[in-house]
Amino acid sequence: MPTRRKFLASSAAGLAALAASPSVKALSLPPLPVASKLLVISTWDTGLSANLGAWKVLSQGGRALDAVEAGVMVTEASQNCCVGLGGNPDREGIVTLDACIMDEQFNCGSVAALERIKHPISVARRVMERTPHVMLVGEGAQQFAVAQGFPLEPQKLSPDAEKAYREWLKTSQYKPVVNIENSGNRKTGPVGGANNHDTIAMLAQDAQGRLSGSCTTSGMGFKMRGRLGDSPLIGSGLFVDNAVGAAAATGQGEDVIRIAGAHTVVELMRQGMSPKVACKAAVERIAKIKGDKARDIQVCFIAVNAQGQHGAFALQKGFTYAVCDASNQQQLIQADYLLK
Ligand code: SD4
Repeated sequence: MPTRRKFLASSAAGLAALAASPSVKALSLPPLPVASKLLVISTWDTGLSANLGAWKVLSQGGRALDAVEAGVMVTEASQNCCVGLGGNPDREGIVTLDACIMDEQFNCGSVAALERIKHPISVARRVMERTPHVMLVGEGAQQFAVAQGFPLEPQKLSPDAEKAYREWLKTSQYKPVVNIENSGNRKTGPVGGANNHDTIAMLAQDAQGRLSGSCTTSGMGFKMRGRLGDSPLIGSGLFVDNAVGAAAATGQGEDVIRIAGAHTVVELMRQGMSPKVACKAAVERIAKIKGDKARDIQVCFIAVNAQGQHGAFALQKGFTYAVCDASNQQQLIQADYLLK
């Protein structure tokens, strides 16, 4: 039997190889004592390492809620990606973070425009569990986080974000760039190499069939100060109804909000659509609203139904999502898309 250390090491090597390729690939993981329903899916290539964090919880009989928190914390803590404090700042040069979490009983919590806190997803969970509210924003969210014992991190941009911000200041143009997070590397992006979308959304089902979801982001780089996207909004960036399924979004938040995206996907599954077809129908709704401007944006949905089937759909080419399921496969899947 492989030791856990070896398992993690071999997984990390495999993940690096997987992340290098954009096509559908599978990586065999060592067998784990799993029940048939276990599943975790998450957005973009960074979902691969995040899924391992969630899988560790699920495979030990843990709760989906704990899994989706632990999973995206991996990404929030990563230096190699723009989710969390390493993300691009707003146009004033300040990183502001949004996150939300939802469990199988409609319990939910959210924080928005939170500054200097490393794990906004955990603060969102505390809002859910320790306050009578669903959402805290800005200064109040930070005050709550500190009162809950979360350390206040220095107000400092990462070297990559600093560079990208300085470059952006030369023109101060705000133009979302389709799929730029997919490069996984700020250096290959536009405006001096800035990633412009910086989100991970994750959905999981545990051995007892409980569904939960999480979403965390630094939001659109160089956004207006005070701007919120879909990611902290229950019903837009994330929605879970355990009897039906769960869905989450990434991409241009303003357009996901317009159709209450994640809730729409869940309602379409309630009407009998498969996860992929429901995601597609939501994307089509946005494309219809946007008309000629649809090509300027990217929106993507992932979904899981109560039976443990999963699917995704994007407006444009280039959206990947990572899946880890009870067959012990870790996969990176290129999602189907509308604008061909
Ligand atoms: C937002 N939906 O703030 C987020 C951005 C995103 O990958 O998903 N980036 O609008």
